[in-house]
Amino acid sequence: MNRFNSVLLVICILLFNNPLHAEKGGKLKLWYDKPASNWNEALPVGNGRLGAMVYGDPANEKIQLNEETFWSGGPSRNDNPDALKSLPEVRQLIFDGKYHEAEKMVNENMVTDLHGSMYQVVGNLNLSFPGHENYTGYYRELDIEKAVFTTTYQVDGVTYTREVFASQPDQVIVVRLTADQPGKITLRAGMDGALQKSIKILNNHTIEMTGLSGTHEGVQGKVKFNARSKIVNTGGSVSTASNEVRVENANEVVILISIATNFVDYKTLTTNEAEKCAGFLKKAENKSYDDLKASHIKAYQKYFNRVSLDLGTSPEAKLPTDIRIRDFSHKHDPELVSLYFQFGRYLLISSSQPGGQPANLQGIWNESTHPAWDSKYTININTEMNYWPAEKCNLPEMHEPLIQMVKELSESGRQTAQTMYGARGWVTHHNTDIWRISGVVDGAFWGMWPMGGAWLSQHLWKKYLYSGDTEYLETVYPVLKSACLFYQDFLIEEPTNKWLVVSPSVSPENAPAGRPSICAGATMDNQILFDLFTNTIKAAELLGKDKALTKEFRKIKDRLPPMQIGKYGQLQEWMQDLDSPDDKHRHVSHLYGLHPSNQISPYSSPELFDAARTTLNHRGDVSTGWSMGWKVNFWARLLDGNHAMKLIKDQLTLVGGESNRGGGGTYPNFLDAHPPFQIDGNFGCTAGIAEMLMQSHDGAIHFLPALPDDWENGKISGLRTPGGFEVSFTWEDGQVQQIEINSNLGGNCRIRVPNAMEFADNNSLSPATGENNNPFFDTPDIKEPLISERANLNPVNLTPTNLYDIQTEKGKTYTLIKRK
Ligand code: FUC
Repeated sequence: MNRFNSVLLVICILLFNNPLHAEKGGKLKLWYDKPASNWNEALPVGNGRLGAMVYGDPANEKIQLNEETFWSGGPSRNDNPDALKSLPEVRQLIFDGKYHEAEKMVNENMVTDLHGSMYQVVGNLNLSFPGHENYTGYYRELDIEKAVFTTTYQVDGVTYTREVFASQPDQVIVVRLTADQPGKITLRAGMDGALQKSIKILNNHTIEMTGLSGTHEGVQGKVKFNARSKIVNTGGSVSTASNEVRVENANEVVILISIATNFVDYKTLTTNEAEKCAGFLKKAENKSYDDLKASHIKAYQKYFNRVSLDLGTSPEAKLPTDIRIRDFSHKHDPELVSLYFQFGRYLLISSSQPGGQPANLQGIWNESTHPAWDSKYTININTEMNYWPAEKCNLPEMHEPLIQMVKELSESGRQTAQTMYGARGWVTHHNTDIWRISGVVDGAFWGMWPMGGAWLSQHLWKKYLYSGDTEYLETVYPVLKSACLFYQDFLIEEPTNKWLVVSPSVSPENAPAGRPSICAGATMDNQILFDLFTNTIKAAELLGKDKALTKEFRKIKDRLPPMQIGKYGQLQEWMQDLDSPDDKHRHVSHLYGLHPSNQISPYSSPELFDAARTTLNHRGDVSTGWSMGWKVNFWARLLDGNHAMKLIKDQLTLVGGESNRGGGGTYPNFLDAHPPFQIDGNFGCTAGIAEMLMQSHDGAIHFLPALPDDWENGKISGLRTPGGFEVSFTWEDGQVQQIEINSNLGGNCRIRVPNAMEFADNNSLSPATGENNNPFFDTPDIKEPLISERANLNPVNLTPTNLYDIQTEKGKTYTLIKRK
């Protein structure tokens, strides 16, 4: 390179590559002034299939790698064939009040030694930069608007910059290293992994690592991975030695990371992982860095840009993200909440892409071979919670992997239904994994819950309500119907009231004082089945199917136990009045009817509404991360914005720093702390923030149902509702100023607004009359609750609202403004 070219290069690098010239932080950025010193400080990037945690350490960069199908074991099942003959006795023991004996029998005859496989780490790409131990001007960010990680720092007057992203269109993770002076990049690159089988250097400076997943509980590890990192230097020299690639004095280095496994689907492991891995790499290496980055950002923003949120600004926003989390409880920082909301959307786009696996307990980010709870799918709350933001926060495509998992569980769960219970249809219990196991996991106390599939099935129906797509409904109807068939065979009549109940079961992971958890007719089970039968009957009607069968389903639905209000005025968790006001258990399963379901309403069932509120007050606020995320949604549904805000503060409490007060919270990297890291808390709270601003489960689109005092002014765009409406709105002093509604399906759009509104073009709005005739907005025909004579109920004082009907046409947009 001649002198002129060198100077030109330096100018170009300075102009285009140096984010130090940009302002630190920004509305949609997580940023830090030091490298990550542990995993909970590292930052996640992902393309749904591949995940990486990036530390941003100047001298020793670590990029920890995951691939979503790398799980221990191989295709397997965990149905205990002895279950069937024990079933009648277990049921009798429960009805006789012999709970310990019943639990013992379940543990001996219904549980197996297989509790599911583990999601496992692939390994790391390690980059060492000699002489970079002493640096200045350190800056590290995750830009969630572009899904790009960047770090910069200076050593000996040279500014170094690293960028990392995980591309969905090109299926590789891309790392680029630059400096603002030519010839300054010298590094060694290597890979390692706890489950590594071989490592070598291929032609073209590519490190290849292979590995095999672990054997767990006697199930032999059969998932093979092939991971390659190709190092491409511009300028300087490159060499290889002891399984490392060494670059000296380059101007720029780009590293392409490709990983593939032999996984095809939950029954099949026949992909040639080496060919697949090489194929991704070959395609990506033909593209320039700029092209890779541009197509990555475009694919990501197609989803991300659909929703924007502004809750107000604050000077705090100038501080590093970990400091803002630390100070959140006592500083006004509404921008941290909007950042957290958008981070939840970032995480869902990055961990759950169409055609792939659903986000597990850690999404796709896991550094361990033995993660907490195996990082699998806990389907008695956690997996469902992961998907609460999907439809509402305009990421319906991200919901698809979950829908696919439910379809697969309906296949594997059919055998479980037959083998364990001699029933038709399909069933799963409280956990599953990539092999779609559907038997009892962990032991009777936690796992004897044959309701996981029934809860997951609600997602099939909800997706339809948002899209109105009957072709899609055709594809999931058999799954809904088959879920009902299971309970048609499995439900039994309880002796006292002759209700039809699920037995044996538990109210997830909780037990009445002094008793095992095992029971019959837990409130949550009844609520879930009420929804399952209601939705399946509706789906059958819409599709013109199974008239005689739905008649039977209706009879079953009518014989399910009603909700009951106990002696403390609480919603009963169990069929008998056994709750304790001192019970602080993290699961609040019986409030499933309040959220995510819509069986409890301040307008149509005030007693239940009050009972749910009493229950939640008894349970208290601070808990595990996901539990607090759920409580944000509960308080939003209870129309108490300030209490929901209190829960957001509890959730945004820094964990791992000096202010750790026990319980869950948020790590410096903004990931949820159960603790340990569990991603459901992020997703639950993201959904809860949306729920505070807009609800659509109770017969109308309700604007600002639970606005806290902290968010006086704001705006949000792009939220979705059932019936295919997309809404954007602004508010000032707690009053809605402007609403824009896009109608994708037409039909009546009923809205509930705290203040009076009118059409922007002066046509007056019609007050709502009668029932909302939009079929996607129906409210359930809930039975009257049974109320204990000892219960003292509190009044439900509702702030008056304005209810309007807008007859919309498909494809049109309607603008409303605050009435002058
Ligand atoms: C359930 C919860 C725990 C944890 C685990 C993954 O067992 O009760 O709190 O979230 O799932």
